[in-house]
Amino acid sequence: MKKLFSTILLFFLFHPVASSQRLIKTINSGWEFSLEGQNKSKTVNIPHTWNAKDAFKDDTEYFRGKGIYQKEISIPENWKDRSVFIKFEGANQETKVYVNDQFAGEHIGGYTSFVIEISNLLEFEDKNILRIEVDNSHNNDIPPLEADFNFYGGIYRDIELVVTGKSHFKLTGPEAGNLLIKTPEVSQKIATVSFQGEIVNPSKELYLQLEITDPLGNIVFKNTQSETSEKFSIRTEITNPQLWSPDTPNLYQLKAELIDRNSGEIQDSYISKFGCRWFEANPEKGFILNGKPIKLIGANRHQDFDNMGNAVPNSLHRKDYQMIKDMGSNFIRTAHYPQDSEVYKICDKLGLLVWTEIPVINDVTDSEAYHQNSVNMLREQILQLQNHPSIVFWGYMNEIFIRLVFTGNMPEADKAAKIKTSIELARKLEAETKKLDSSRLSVMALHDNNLYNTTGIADIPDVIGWNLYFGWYTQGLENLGKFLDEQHKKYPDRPILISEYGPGSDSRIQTNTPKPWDYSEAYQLKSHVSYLNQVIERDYMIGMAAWNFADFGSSGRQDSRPYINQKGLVNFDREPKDIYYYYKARLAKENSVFIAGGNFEHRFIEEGDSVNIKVFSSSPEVDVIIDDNEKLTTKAIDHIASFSIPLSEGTHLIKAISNGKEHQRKLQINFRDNLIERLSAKPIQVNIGSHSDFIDEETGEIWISDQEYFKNNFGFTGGKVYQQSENKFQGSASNIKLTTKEPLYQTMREGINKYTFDVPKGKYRISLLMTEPNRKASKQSIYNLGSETLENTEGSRIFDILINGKLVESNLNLAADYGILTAVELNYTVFTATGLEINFRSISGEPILSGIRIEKL
Ligand code: GCB
Repeated sequence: MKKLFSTILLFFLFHPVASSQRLIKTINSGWEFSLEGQNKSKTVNIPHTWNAKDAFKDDTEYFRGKGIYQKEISIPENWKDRSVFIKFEGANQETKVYVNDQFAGEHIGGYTSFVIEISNLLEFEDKNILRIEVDNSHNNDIPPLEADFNFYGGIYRDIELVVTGKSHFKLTGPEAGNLLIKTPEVSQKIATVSFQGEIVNPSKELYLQLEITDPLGNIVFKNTQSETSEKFSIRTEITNPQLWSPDTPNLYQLKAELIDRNSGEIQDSYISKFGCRWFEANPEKGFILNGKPIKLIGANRHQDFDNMGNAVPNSLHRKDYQMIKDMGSNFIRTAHYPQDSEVYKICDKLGLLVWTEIPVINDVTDSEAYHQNSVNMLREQILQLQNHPSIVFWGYMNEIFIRLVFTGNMPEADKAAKIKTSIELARKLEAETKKLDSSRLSVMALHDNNLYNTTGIADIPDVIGWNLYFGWYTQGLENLGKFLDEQHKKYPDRPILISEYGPGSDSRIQTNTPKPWDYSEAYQLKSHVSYLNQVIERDYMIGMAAWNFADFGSSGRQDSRPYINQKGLVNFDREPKDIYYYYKARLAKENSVFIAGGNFEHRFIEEGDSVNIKVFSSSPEVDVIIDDNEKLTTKAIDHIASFSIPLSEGTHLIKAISNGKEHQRKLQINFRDNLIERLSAKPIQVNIGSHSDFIDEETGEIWISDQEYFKNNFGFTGGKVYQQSENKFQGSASNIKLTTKEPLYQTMREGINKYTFDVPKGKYRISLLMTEPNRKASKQSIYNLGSETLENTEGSRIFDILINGKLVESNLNLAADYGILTAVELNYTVFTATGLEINFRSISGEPILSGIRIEKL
């Protein structure tokens, strides 16, 4: 190791004592909290958001306004000689800090850290009142303006007191206390390390001591600089550096101390990890890390969690990234904003390459303030996170033309102005990125539209990420490869990756015949397999990031779970969906085998049909043993071994074995033909208008896929599967009020004539489930795709219902009687000598039915 210092070296003339080292302590607990305009206050702990619940409620807008936090803290007498700061890891989105009623400082932006000095406002040896006002109101000058996620308000990340000596490393400013470690040149043989920072109150009485330790904790560099001045910049070299990569996440550590030469007291100290690696994005060969190609495969990740909103503890951040690593990823995009500082630490440690970005999303305001706030966010992101070797991409825009494209009647002049201001901002952000850090790649994410190419905005960053939803928002999974090849051919110098892809899914929806927009886990699997294949076979593709690691909150969403974007590989509470295990089998180094269908253990088949079983396996061959008896072997294609097995009615134990790993599941097989016979033991529930089974997780009821009537059985006559719009295969993508069985109500048969059950003589209870699906689309949602010209049909759908010829409902008008998109359940008790025939007789419009249950009494 070579030292490049011209300064005098002091070899431990003084032995520093630890008495006044930097003190960092959280002040998370016990805040009095109230919302502006509401008289109630309550005690809360930070991390905290006031939107954890209300962003998920029917008929209420989540509260976007001001929250006020107040707390008393005692400040000891001996802090008089020290400097005191408050550090916020993140508060959304405008924050003002007051100490003893005096203004201390403010910050704009919800996703980066900031530090405010409060030394001069404190009463020592006394109580002090901290008041923090946080406002998450919409503000046209602050990104994000709009997006498909919740802008939860509050102090949702840790808040700390930091106490240093009067001389200290700079804590305020966009770096929020970070001192910059760069590795401008790295090779197998040598890594140059530079370290820069600022000292507040430098003095001749101080010296600066540095120490770098290698991944094993050996000191590889130690140096003492005899004097301090305001700015310092130090360079050294590490020979034969232990490189950082996903497989070898080697981390070095730098420790810097400011020491008083007379007393030996440490006035301030700073510690940070860093790593040595080099990389490039090559438009032909893809991503190259430390000289070797590596396909980036992983996911995007939002920071919120079921019931908590964005106020999640570090342990949950850590758990997420461990799960992401365990599924075999090497890549993560912290969409759509910088996440908790803990996140980048864990990515360094686990070996995950990171794309981090600022929340300039969907739209740009053509104002000086908006531009400036965006630039500030970008500066804060880069200066605060620069030491993390995991970060390789700095992102600064997501689908910036989508609002413009989807606003139907925007005048051409306004469109041109939007494009102009967006391009200007992109240029500023690009220039600022390169000014602050030329060692990483700049990137932006685009939606599927040629405007990004024709306007030239896509030529601004180093790398382009495409958010591509073929087989979902755009038709045809197989069109992905064609699209990519065309882009590559047209823009051969542009490195590209897929920054988002994937359909929504709901573990309550199971089928063997998946279709786009059915929200089944099977369709999610089909889509991800296809994407993986099409990207992996193209060497020029840098990589891909699934949308999204986990389901997340989005108040504008109306999928099959209200207000939740369901494209996660795992549920909102992080319970894995099948697809998570698929990625694990396909990507992780560790061997694994998994029988798909965690929620598909009850199968309802025609007698004589085989049961489809899919096994995800890391190894090419899979054995399945049925009831510890019969063994079948099959080769896995794309890491899926598919079996089609004739099974008798009843319970069967299925064991899948591959390369020494085993997974088992009990399958309960029911023949549909026998359901009527078994009615006295078990009701029949049918998911009308759907090819999928709906598993009600609350009651355990399974609403089986619908069927056409045939003799001595049951089923519908007449009508068609309801479709909200052309490119959705079935159902209504709308929240249904007063139920938790949304998918059951969302799919339906329209124009149905009758539903028949060939039951024997007896007393039965019939339940009919229905909803009026048509609504006036108040605002066209860009996420629910296209051509929704929906009407409020109050009065236009009226029908009678007859059971075995007897009128049980006359002039039923769901819209008028119950309201649109509201769950309606009508129950009837009937005697029959033989058979049940439920007739739907139109008065006007087409009768509609979502579900039916028959119970023998
Ligand atoms: C996108 C957006 C992302 C959305 C996603 C979706 O392209 O970038 O914020 O959540 O699509 O699910 O529609």
